[in-house]
Amino acid sequence: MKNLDKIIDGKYYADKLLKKVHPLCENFFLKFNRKICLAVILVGEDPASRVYVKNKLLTAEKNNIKSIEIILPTETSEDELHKEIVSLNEDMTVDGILVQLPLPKHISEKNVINSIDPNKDVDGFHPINFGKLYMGNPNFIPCTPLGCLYVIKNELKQITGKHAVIIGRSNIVGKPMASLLLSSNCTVTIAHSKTKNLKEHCIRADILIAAVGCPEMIDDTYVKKDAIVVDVGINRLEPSEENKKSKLVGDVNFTKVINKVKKITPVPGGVGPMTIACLMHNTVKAAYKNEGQNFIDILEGYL
Ligand code: NAP
Ligand code: L37
Repeated sequence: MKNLDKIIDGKYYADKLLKKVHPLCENFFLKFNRKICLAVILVGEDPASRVYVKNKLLTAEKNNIKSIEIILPTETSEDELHKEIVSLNEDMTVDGILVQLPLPKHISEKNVINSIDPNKDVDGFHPINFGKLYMGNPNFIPCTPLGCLYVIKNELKQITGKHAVIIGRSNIVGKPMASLLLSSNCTVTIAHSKTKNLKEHCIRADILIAAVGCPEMIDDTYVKKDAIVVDVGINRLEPSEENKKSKLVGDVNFTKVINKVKKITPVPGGVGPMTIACLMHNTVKAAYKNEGQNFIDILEGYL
C-alpha cells in the first residue's frame, strides 16, 4: 500500500458525520421555530483554546446551529463563572453548554463541570454522564474519544478481541476512550507517565491511541507492523533554525511511523475535525432530547 493511502482523512469523516447532522438541524428549526443553540464559555487567553473555540463556532454556524460565545477574562472568579453557567442552565433556548478547558488555576474544573446541567453537558464531562458511559449506558460521550471511535470503526469493520493501547489517562481523552473500546470488546491497556516499559506495551497494540501531549514521542519502535494509530496529540512547535514557521505536530512521529502502520491519523486534519463534528452531534442530540423528542442517535451503531 502506498503511504498516501494509509492516511486517515479526519476532515472526510467529519464531513460524513456532519452530512447526517445538518438535516436534523434544519428539521429542528421547522419543527420548533428556533435554531438549536450551543453556548461556549472561554475563560482566559490560552491561544490554542481560542483556535479550537473559533473552529467550533464556525462549524456550528455552517450547520445552522446558533452559538453564544462567552469570553471571560483570566481574573474571572469561580463564583462569577458559576453564575454564567446557572443562567445558561435556566435558559430554555440554550441546548448545549461547553466550558473550554483548561481553566485558569484559581478555578476548580471539578466544581465548574459539576454545575453544568447534565442534560446540556455536550462535552460529557459531568459525573452523571461520565458514570453512565462507564456503566455501559452512555448519554453524552466526550467528543474526542467519540470521534476516535467513529474513525476506528469505519476503518476496521471488526474490532472485537483487538488489543488497544491508550497512552494517557485524562478525563477528556484517555479514560473515556478506554471505556468505549472496552464496550466494543477490545482488550484495553491504559498507559501513563508512571507506566514501566511503555514501549513493550505499545508494540503489542493492534490499535494504538496516543493522547499524551509530548511532541512526536512515539516513533516506529513503539508500533507493531500493520497497527492502526490514532494520534490525538496537538503540539505547537515554535519556529527554530530549521523550521522558520511554527508548526503543529502530534504525539506520534508521523514520518517514521507511516512506513510500518496500516493506517494513521495525521495532525492537523485527523482527530481535531472529528472532535468538532462530534460536538455538533452531541448538541443536536441535547436539543431533541430536551424538547422531549425521541432522538435516534446517528452514532448508536458505532457504540
Ligand atoms: P493531559 O490531561 O495532559 O494527559 C496526558 C496524559 O499523558 C496523562 O495521563 C499523563 O500521565 C500521560 N503522559 C504524559 N507524559 C507521558 C509519558 N512520557 N509517557 C506516558 N504517558 C505520559 O492531556 P489530554 O487533555 O488528555 O490531551 C492529550 C493530548 O491530546 C494533548 O496534546 C492535547 O492537546 C490533545 N488533545 C487533542 C484533542 C483533539 O481534538 N485532537 C482533544 C483533546 C486533547 P499522568 O496521568 O501520569 O500524568
Ligand atoms: N470541550 N474540548 C473541550 N474541552 C476541553 O477541555 N481540551 C478540551 C477540548 N478539546 C478541544 O477542543 N480540542 C480540539 C483540538 C483541536 C481542534 C479542535 C478542538 C482542531 O480544530 N484542530 C485542527 C487544527 C487546529 C489548529 O490549527 O490549531 C486539526 O486539524 O487538528
